[in-house]
Amino acid sequence: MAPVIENKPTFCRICEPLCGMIATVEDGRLMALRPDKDHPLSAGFACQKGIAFTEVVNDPDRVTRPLRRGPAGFEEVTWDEAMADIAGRLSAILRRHGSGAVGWYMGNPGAFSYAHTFAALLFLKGLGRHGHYFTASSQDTNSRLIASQLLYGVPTSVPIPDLTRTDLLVMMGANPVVSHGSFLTAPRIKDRMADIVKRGGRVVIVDPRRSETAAAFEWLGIVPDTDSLLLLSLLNVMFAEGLVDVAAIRVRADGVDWLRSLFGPFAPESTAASTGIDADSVRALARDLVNTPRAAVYGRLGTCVGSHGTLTTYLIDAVNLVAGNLDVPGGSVFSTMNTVGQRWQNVAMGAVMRRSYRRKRSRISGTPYAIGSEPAALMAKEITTSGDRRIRAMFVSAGNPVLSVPNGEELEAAFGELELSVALDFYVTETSAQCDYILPVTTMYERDDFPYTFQGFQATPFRQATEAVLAPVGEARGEWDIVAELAGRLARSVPAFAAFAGVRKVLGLLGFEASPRTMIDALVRMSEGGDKFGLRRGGLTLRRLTEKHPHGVVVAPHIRTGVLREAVGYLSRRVRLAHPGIAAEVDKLARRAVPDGYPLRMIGLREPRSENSWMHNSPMLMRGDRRQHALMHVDDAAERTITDGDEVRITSPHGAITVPVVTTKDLVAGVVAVPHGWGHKGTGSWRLANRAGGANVNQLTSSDPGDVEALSGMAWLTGVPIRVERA
Ligand SMILES: Nc1nc2c(c(=O)[nH]1)N[C@H]1C(S)=C(S)[C@@H](COP(=O)(O)OP(=O)(O)OC[C@H]3O[C@@H](n4cnc5c(=O)[nH]c(N)nc54)[C@H](O)[C@@H]3O)O[C@H]1N2
Ligand SMILES: Nc1nc2c(c(=O)[nH]1)N[C@H]1C(S)=C(S)[C@@H](COP(=O)(O)OP(=O)(O)OC[C@H]3O[C@@H](n4cnc5c(=O)[nH]c(N)nc54)[C@H](O)[C@@H]3O)O[C@H]1N2
Ligand code: SF4
Ligand SMILES: [Mo]
Repeated sequence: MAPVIENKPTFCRICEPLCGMIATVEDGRLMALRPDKDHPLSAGFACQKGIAFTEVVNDPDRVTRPLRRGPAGFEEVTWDEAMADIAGRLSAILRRHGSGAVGWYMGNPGAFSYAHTFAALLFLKGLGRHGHYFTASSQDTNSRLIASQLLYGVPTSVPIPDLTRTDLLVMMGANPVVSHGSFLTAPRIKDRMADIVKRGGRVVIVDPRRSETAAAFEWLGIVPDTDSLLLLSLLNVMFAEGLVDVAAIRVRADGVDWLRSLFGPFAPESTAASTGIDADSVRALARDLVNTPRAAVYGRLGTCVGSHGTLTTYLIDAVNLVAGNLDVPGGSVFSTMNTVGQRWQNVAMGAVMRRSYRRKRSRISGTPYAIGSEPAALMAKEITTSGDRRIRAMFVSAGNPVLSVPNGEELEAAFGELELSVALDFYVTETSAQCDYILPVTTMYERDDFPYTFQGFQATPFRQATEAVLAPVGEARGEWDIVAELAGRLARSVPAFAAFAGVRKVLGLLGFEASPRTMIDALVRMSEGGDKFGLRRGGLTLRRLTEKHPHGVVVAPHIRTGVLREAVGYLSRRVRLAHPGIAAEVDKLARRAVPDGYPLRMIGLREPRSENSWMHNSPMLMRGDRRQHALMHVDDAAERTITDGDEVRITSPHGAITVPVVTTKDLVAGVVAVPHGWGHKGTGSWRLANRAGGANVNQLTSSDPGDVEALSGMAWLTGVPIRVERA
């Protein structure tokens, strides 16, 4: 019989542009992925990782049956055996210690699946009030979210640059030519940035490294972890030179005078020595930001993971506000789904989040919970520190924290103390290898999806949904199904799960399905372009989206502006500038000291053919015997008689690693860049990744409670003091 070959439009969910893809499926097996020419925004673009994903789906090293760790390593078990044992052990732990004994870490790919996000949250919160929730966000975005919560009263109101209309884009700490954009969903982002230059505008990249993006546009080199000083002096110049329309700011924001007292002492002449940016450049940039009618400052990973990430992010928004660039066309704008009742959702959600922020604190560091989650940098100590709420059972889904959070060795050892540990993953990773069970999950092409998390960051308002393009490989299951079954088995010991089962049953009898899919459908229907449950004929539903618009649909040509009052969750409807926590961070800037003996600063580096830690097993991406290496300035290398290709020992106050080095002039002197996500040392099952090995850069970063950022619990990942010597 002739094989059945189908070409199905869908989209990639490895990183944030969500590029359109055509999946070729032959007799139920994924044969190839190619870029979708008919996607309105990605229009035939996909990167190497997206294409290589076929090798992940079909990876011979993939876990496709439940694994249990026995004395002689992992052995396959049935789902029923695994679930029965996990439920039994978990209910015993709950009985003895309560919900405070349970932790869940959800890693980055979780954010790309609406069902997974719902599953992790509902499960943990369903167990009781005291569970520990961790995500990759404390190594990524929590500082951004908390800055929004302080300024706008709600963490999810995150402004993004109006990419398609701006004439001056200042990007700090982002390298979208490699990362493809973050907190900014813009397929073909490099082309969209080139358009700015084509229409006579400018793109300025503030970065310690002349990154791939800086090389394509204008580079302004900065000393790592000093962005807040640069931003304070931009504000200083704007006010000192009388460039600011103070009355206009007062209409939109409370606390303008408070803000003035904050940046008063930071004239650009006083910050130049620290930032490495001379006063004239700062003054010129301040004037350009005010005088260009369509200008925006945007910051991302590099500004979020410094030692003052919340302050830096707060100041980026303050600069946009003061320069008159917030919520105006071509400025820094709020991209929303324009859902019915959005304003009141923001008020309600803001109140809940701010309450939890005020009341809940990390047991170890005392830092407030950020959007209901705790610092992952302290996960190991939450497991090993005795007392009330000590973690005894840990779930890890879509994460590899042994490589991604500070001090992986400490975390790896801590896993040995757990009474129960369960990974939901399709690989034996450095982390899942430490678990009692590995439950095999579907990859993105084996599940339906709607990229709920990224709707608020769309540079062009756009919707796309997909059905699964192939059936689960082996015995893989979706995260929601796994959690729903576990909740069912726990219904007798967990009242919330019993209640949930009851509600589902009643709704089922009435013909409603209580599932994440129903909720996402409702969201699509109530948002821009939606059918408003029949009020708008022909409008979008989740089903209409997949059936009528398989390549996705642009719902508006541009992001709406003039929506600040809707975006703000405070009842005042005005931006709130005065926060004692922000002032305390500014005070700390002056008191920052570096321990003796660590003259250099370590920063991160993302590579086009890596995705954090988990795509190093794809032959296509590992072509040419790829290895990890650090980048070092030629002068710093010469001073230490280090030459290209040498193995170097990098030491921080927290640990040491050995890596080969490449020397370059494309760095601010004194800076060393080291990619994360390497350090595959054979505990995982991925053969190719293990052969490539590398070093875990997070042995250099700190899991000391004192080094967790005070306002958002962020890990400190950039500007880390180091010294380097030839190994
Ligand atoms: N190819 C590839 N793409 C990815 C990923 C990947 O691993 N590989 N990961 C994805 C993920 S999870 C994310 S969150 C996004 C992140 O995407 P981006 O936000 O674009 O982050 P990075 O690519 O890490 O670029 C951060 C830049 O900040 C600079 N930097 C470091 N420290 C400082 C500092 O103190 N100040 C300033 N101004 N700059 C600094 C670095 O030199 C670097 O060029 O990328 C996503 N896309
Ligand atoms: N030093 C340093 N550390 C960093 C960073 C840095 O720049 N420098 N970046 C930080 C950032 S921005 C991030 S986002 C984190 C990432 O940190 P993590 O999210 O902890 O780690 P990843 O390497 O992304 O691992 C993702 C895991 O999810 C699995 N997976 C993939 N798809 C799915 C799925 O659909 N379902 C399930 N259940 N599993 C899946 C993969 O097999 C892999 O094991 O790292 C952070 N750590
Ligand atoms: S840039 Fe690459 S990895 Fe990211 S969504 Fe597009 S194809 Fe996927
Ligand atoms: Mo990330």
